[in-house]
Amino acid sequence: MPTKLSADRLQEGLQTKRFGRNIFFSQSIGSTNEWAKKLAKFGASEGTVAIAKIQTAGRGRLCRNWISPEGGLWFSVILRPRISASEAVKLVFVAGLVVAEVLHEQYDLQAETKWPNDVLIKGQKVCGVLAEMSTTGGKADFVILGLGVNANFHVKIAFPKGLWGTATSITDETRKKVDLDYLFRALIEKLEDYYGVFLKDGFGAVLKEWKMYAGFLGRRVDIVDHGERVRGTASDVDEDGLLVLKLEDGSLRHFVIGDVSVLC
Ligand code: BT5
Repeated sequence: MPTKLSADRLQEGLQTKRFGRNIFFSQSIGSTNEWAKKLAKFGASEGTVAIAKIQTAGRGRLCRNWISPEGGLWFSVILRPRISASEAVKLVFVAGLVVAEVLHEQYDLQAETKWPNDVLIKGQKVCGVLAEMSTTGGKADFVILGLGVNANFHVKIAFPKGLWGTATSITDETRKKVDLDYLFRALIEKLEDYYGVFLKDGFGAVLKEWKMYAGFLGRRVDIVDHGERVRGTASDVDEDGLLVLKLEDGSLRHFVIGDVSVLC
């Protein structure tokens, strides 16, 4: 079984209508999100994918660094939904759900979704999602949905020490390497399906599925929100995609953006 990403095999037997029909492949690029943004500005159609073996300047949220060595799956999809910007931000949940479900179905991994943009295995991050968009007058012109999945490497070999306790990979969890082209196809096919659900049935339908994998719900969490650390129980994610935290005094507080770490 080939385990390296190969431009020739990415579309082999691909069962999608639009997603992944146009693929831009690079051996090494700064960030696939940046690349996809440029492609979108030049008019690339919905479902176009930018994918790279290595990212030299992979990005997380708030311009954080995303470590992207060879052996991972680093790709971005161009979306052109005709929806408001406030609706479009919820597309991160579509990607998280897709990754969690594929890891369950294909590799029997107990992957969990974590608000807002992570997929974890046993509390360690195996995937991060970065959704960025260009807007005009409150409407999304295009959305770039970037997915990073740690796959065929050991975190303790490929990552700096600071991430050893918080990150994991498919290989770390299964002791095996996977076929990256196959994993890409499984993800892009499911992404097209759930994106369709999102557009047709709305965010609520996606959220319902996403919550099935949300192991952090009902647990004590720590949130850093604009520099402030808040503790409470993660009681829900509401229909706007906000995290509902139950504080020690019983009151509820809603969070738009922040960092959640689950307490043991
Ligand atoms: C994310 O940000 O989790 C979004 C990551 C999105 C990456 C994809 S790869 C394809 C596309 N192109 C890009 O340039 N980006 C997207 P955030 O929640 O801010 O998490 C970032 C934090 O996770 C960092 O500050 C590190 O602590 C940690 N981290 C960095 N690299 C990691 C990795 N490969 N696996 C797990 N954790 C990582």
